[in-house]
Amino acid sequence: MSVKTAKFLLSAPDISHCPDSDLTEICFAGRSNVGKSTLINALTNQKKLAKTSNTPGKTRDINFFLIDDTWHLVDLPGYGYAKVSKKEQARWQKALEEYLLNREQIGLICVLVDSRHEPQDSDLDFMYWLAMNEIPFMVVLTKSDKISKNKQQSAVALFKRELSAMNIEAPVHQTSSSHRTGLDELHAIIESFI
Ligand SMILES: Nc1nc2c(ncn2[C@@H]2O[C@H](COP(=O)(O)OP(=O)(O)O)[C@@H](O)[C@H]2O)c(=O)[nH]1
Ligand SMILES: [Mg+2]
Repeated sequence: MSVKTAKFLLSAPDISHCPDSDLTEICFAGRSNVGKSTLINALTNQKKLAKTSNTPGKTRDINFFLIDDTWHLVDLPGYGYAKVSKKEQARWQKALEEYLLNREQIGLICVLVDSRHEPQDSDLDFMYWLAMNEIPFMVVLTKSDKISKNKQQSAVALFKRELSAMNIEAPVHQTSSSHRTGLDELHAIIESFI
């Protein structure tokens, strides 16, 4: 079953501005340009729900969307390549950590990584930090249409190995927004966390 309805709710600069609601929040995080906005649009069957943009690292707010009147999809700002000052980056980092550590509504963090690239330290560090803080997450590999079936399988295996080396268990799932592959399965995994 796919998403039926999706609508933008609000943008929050920090945890104090998050919605006053008990709905489970499923968050999407990842480095700039990983395909986060495109995946959110594909998953929700919308063209412009999340803005795809060519200026990476611009959105610094936590964006909330109401999905099927039953859960909140949360678009977290992309990390890496942020074209903002160190001071602004520090302020934002703090706001994100505060949200992730204290927001009880969080059900799952989908950490997006580009299937074409080797696991990056910034992604693995973030996953380790989530695991240490007992925040549930899964790895969502993006843009699988850009690599062969063989490489897709080895990308999944590589992430599973990296995680088990850190003693972490988390789902690793392959998607392509362009080819709409893996989206129903992703939705099913998300629903199991709601
Ligand atoms: N081939 C392919 N390209 C994609 C896919 N998802 C996103 N892209 C492209 O990757 C670039 C960054 O996408 P965007 O969603 O804006 O990334 P964000 O910065 O993580 O939100 C854009 O040029 C997209 O068209 C995909 O599944 N397959
Ligand atoms: Mg984006």
